[in-house]
Amino acid sequence: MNNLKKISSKEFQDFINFGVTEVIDINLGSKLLNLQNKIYEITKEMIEDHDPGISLIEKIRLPFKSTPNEQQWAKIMNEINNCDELNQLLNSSEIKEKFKLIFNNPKKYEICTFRARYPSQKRVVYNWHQDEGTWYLTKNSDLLKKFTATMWLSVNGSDETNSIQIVKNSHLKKKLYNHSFIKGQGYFKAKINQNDVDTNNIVKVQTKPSQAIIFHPLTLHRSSPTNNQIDLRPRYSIDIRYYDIEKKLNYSTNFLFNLKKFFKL
Ligand SMILES: O=C(O)CCC(=O)C(=O)O
Ligand SMILES: [Fe+2]
Repeated sequence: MNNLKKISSKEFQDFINFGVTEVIDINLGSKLLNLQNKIYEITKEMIEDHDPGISLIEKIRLPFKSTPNEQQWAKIMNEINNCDELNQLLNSSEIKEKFKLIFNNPKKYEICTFRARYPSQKRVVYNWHQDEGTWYLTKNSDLLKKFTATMWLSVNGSDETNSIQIVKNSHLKKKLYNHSFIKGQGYFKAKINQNDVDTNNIVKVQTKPSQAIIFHPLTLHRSSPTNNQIDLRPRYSIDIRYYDIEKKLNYSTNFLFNLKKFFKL
């Protein structure tokens, strides 16, 4: 332990003290452009008619003509999640460098996901959860007992209505809540009481494209809930997870959640 390098960045302090960093800029250059281009290629027939001369970022922020159906959504998700452009970005030195702000020895975690959030698609709206809870019950030993950090990277910008919300300081309880299984998502719903979410500490994230936050695996967060307004703008983001092999995550686990693990309820 003693020979661990001490990290003194502001990001590290925020990560440890509040469970989340401020919004940071990530300079990904062509790696993000290539991905944005790919998104445009896949979605261009579905978005509003437009002048082809507008910028790429304007194009991928255009509203859809109508809410994509389940199949169209799955196609976009699968194509992007399996594309080389995403892989290059996830494994880039730029991303690794950012994780070095909080970890001595960051390694990419297996679960990194591109997300296309469209309005009226319940499946893409996640309730309050902790990322540690989403794989706590897995039988894949590569995923277990790793101290991960999640970088939520914005691909086309986000605002209060479509980004994510974070409960600052919620990791300080060092407690993993019971999580219930949501069809099409996984163990993505923390069973919490009202007072587990301190409303004064809810951060409503807003980002420009290529901006990100990094948060702790026990930090409560959720997708910004949908409102009743019809808004056909897509929100694209990537959950990028890295872990530090030198770090151990200590927490107590809700008794019932622990039971689920041992009795596979
Ligand atoms: O991007 C979102 O709306 C939330 C996604 C999330 O929290 C997750 O994938 O763990
Ligand atoms: Fe999450």
